[in-house]
Amino acid sequence: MFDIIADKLHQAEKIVFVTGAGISQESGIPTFRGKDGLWRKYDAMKLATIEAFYENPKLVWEWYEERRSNIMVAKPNAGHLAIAELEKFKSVHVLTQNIDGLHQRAGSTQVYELHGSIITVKCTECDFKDAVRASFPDLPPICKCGKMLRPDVVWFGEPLPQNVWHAAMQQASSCNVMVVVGTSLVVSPANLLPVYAKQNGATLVEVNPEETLMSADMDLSIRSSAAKALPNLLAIFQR
Ligand code: BJW
Ligand code: ZN
Repeated sequence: MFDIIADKLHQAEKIVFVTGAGISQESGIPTFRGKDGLWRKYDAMKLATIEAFYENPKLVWEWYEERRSNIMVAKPNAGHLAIAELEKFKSVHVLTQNIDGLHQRAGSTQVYELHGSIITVKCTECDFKDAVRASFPDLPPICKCGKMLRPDVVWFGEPLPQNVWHAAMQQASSCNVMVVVGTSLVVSPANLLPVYAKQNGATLVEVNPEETLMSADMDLSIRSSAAKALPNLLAIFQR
């Protein structure tokens, strides 16, 4: 299996990775769904919509501040590092649903953050956007314009950043191999990316210990964790 995928990577002109929460699980960042997933403890609709935010901004901010402090001490794992290393040999683009910045910290340079970033904040009213440098003394933090700041992430019912989404669709539609890592593929429109790749005749590979909604559409599947599978794949690719 690893040999076949390594061959496909060798032959490919463009490789695209689509990643989700599962790739950061071995960095100590919980996934959303599944047995230890965040949505088991919290109600998504109470935390990840603009309505929930306006209803209880302090609660939503506390949740994001807790997650941000966890993410800031987390380190990229062997899965993130293997993807970054592959860039030394091939054209590699990473389309990630994650907001944790770990692909960039691992060294990947072509990263498209489909659902935004926990490292930046934006104003609910004006165009202000900035990196978070320290924890906020009061929650919710307030913009210079007087309105509330919010995490720069994409909540349910919100459009993805259009420039990022268009670029991601273009990469998906023009790749030869797409490796889908650590995502349940239940959230749209990110779950369309493998469909675009397939339409272009790309080989679809899944790296996930569990089956997903689109497992049947994959050409090859590795039922293993990202931090185990991806370094193995890289080692075989480099042989
Ligand atoms: C491992 C592993 C290991 C574990 N190694 N693998 C009905 C009502 C309302 C909306 C909708 C609806 N039906 C459809 C919608 C649309 C909605 C949607 O898709 N909802 C579904 C839940 C049904 N989508 C949207 O609303 C999107 N926007 C949109 O459609 O806009 C349209 C629009 C256009 C124009 C104007 C206005 C609107 C936006 C979606 C935003 C998603 N946001 C979140 C929160 C981001 C911020 C934050 O982090 O707090 O994004 S939700 C959450 O899910 C997060 C993730 O990025 C996303 C995907 O989750 P992911 O990454 O797949 O994680 P899991 O936990 O699901 O899966 C982990 C996987 O890893 C599992 O398979 C494990 O097996 C595996 N794994 N360990 C490898 N070690
Ligand atoms: Zn403002």
